[in-house]
Amino acid sequence: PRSSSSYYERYHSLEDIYYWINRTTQEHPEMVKVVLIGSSYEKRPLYALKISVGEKQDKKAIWIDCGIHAREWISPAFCMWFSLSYYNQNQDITHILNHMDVYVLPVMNPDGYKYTWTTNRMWRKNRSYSTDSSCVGVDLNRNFDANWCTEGASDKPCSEIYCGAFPESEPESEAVANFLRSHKDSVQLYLTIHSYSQMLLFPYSCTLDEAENHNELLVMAQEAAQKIRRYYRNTYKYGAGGKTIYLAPGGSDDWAYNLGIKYSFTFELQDRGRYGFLLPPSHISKACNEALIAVKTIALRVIEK
Ligand code: ING
Ligand code: ZN
Repeated sequence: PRSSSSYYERYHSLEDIYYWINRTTQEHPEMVKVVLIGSSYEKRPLYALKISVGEKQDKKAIWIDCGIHAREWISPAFCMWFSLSYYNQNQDITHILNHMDVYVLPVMNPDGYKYTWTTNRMWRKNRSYSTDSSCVGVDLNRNFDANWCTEGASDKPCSEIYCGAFPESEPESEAVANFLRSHKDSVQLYLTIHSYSQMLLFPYSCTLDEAENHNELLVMAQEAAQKIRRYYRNTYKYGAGGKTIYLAPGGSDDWAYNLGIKYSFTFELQDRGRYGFLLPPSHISKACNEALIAVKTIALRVIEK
């Protein structure tokens, strides 16, 4: 059943996830609301959960999105795991929720996710058609307006890192950007979940320049990585994206950062390459729990600021 922990230790089809979103809001109506932020290229709804407790209206907020890349199945699984832990609440979570609302977008790229279940397990991009090529899909994490389509992205529609025709050309990235623009005064922490490689990254990825609060972000990521090592005996690298992995312009975390969300992170979950995108379901609980401790660590630090 949907309420048992084993439900969260499996990967779920897109239809299951939509059903899960619906049931979650029905079972926790006082705490969880669904927000429609837009729709995908193939007209699927982009539903986010808003998790909120208490009477206070204009709290600060955390935004977390999953499933920007279709084949990174651990990512939507993490958003579901994360939501479960929030509405089941423990001490840290209660503290976080007393100070902040949480928005969770479990699948930012539903068309691509669906396609990985039906046709090609290794699909990364969305499923939009361009006028001048027979190749399908834009890399949504190259489609945001942060040094858009410079070194580290491609203007070729057949590339896995195709940046699209213009910034926010894709309905999925536009929807997230619109939501954040209209909530930028409340959202203080932006998180986006990818796999694989076990890294906690922060801006910039679109340039080798350091972010204005680089040291603050570094200390937060370091503390989160130390917690993972201590409690889960697993190693996560951390640092600015550009220097830690590669230059990648047009990413959502850099864009959110430049919008004014000064705490902005990309998490790359398990593993380090043994299974890669095909992480077995038996690894979901550990992968999610260690990422959860990183989210909590960073959220608690943001609340102190
Ligand atoms: N990695 C990210 C990618 O889109 C990244 C790395 C992080 C890029 C932050 C831009 C900004 O390539 C994966 N695994 O998708
Ligand atoms: Zn990714």
